[in-house]
Amino acid sequence: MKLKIGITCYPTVGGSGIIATELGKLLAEKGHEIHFITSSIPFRLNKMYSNIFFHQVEVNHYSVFQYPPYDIALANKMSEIIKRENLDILHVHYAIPHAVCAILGKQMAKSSVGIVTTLHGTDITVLGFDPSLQDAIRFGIEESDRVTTVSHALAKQTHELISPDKSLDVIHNFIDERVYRKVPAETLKDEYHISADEKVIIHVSNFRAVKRVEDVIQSFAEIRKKTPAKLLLVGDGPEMSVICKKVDQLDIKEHVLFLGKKENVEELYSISDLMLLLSEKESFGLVALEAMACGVPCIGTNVGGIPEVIQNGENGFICEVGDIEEIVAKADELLSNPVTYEKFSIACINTVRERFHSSKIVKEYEDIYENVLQEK
Ligand code: GMT
Repeated sequence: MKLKIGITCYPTVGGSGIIATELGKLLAEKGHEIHFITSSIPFRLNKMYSNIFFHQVEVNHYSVFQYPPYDIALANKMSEIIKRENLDILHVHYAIPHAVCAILGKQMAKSSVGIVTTLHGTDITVLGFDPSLQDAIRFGIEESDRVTTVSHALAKQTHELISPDKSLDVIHNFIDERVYRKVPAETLKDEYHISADEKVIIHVSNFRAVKRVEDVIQSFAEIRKKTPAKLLLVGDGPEMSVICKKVDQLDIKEHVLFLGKKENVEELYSISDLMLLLSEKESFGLVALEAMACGVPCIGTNVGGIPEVIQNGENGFICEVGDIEEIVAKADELLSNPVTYEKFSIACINTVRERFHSSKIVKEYEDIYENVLQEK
């Protein structure tokens, strides 16, 4: 059945926006009609699709309001699109504000559109602790027709923190395997002045405190004592100045490349040997999946959904948060043993193909949409 699906997410660079956009693109390729209802055009929507439409939420800054009314403007736009395009499903990413806006938009439109909400993490693991938001989150979850979480860990945490009277379906994240694969990128290594005998370690994030990039720097400094290596830091965010200071303090400036925000990261993964994802909160860890799809094993922390992606001792390693000694030991084990490395690298590619293939995941979302419509 071909459906008309509205999608709302934060369209900026970030895991939830990437998943929402990539899902919209793949659903469009399967013949569904997709309507993005967002504040700006999703940044990954970089190709022309005749069956993808973008409806911009305009937020006016009236001087009488202390805060611009994004949520109300979004609900109003949702109502408009639900009616005009006769949407079957409105799939929103984040409980607040998006699920709450969808419920309001549906009521404004006096429609029976199905509401599917996907929880990504920050809406639960950060906002879920705030008593001033808990009722709103619970309302958004309970009033959605179906709610999905990107990991079992996030589903568990949602039940613990919010106690919604709702069952949650786990649908893991995915990557577009046509993009994330090992690509020829040898010249890039030369361009970055990385010599052939140097290993490349990569970290990709939004440099928020939860990512513990300082642990990445500290681990790298230790790994370098044994193995010649360069560290690629990809992304930008609030912790960047702290990180720069730490790099200076450890006197490793010439071995750390601050690359800022980048597109085409598959080329960077393709010259990398190891990814470090040492967060203290991470409901899934999409960057680990991206790296693994390019054959790059990861060392991740034992938090949230990371162990659902990285299988300890099979395709990477799981260490406790802040246990630098263990992280360094596991990195040494991988980087100094080519046979183990090759085994892990192949296991990474197989894991992505077998457990997180986009065709499998997109079908899981389609099944949810169809169930919602059948239950109407
Ligand atoms: O990691 C972030 O800070 C961005 C955040 C977001 O909402 O975009 O990412 C969350 O959603 C991603 C996609 O589902 C997950 O891969 C990330 O693990 C999750 N981040 C956290 O839980 C901190």
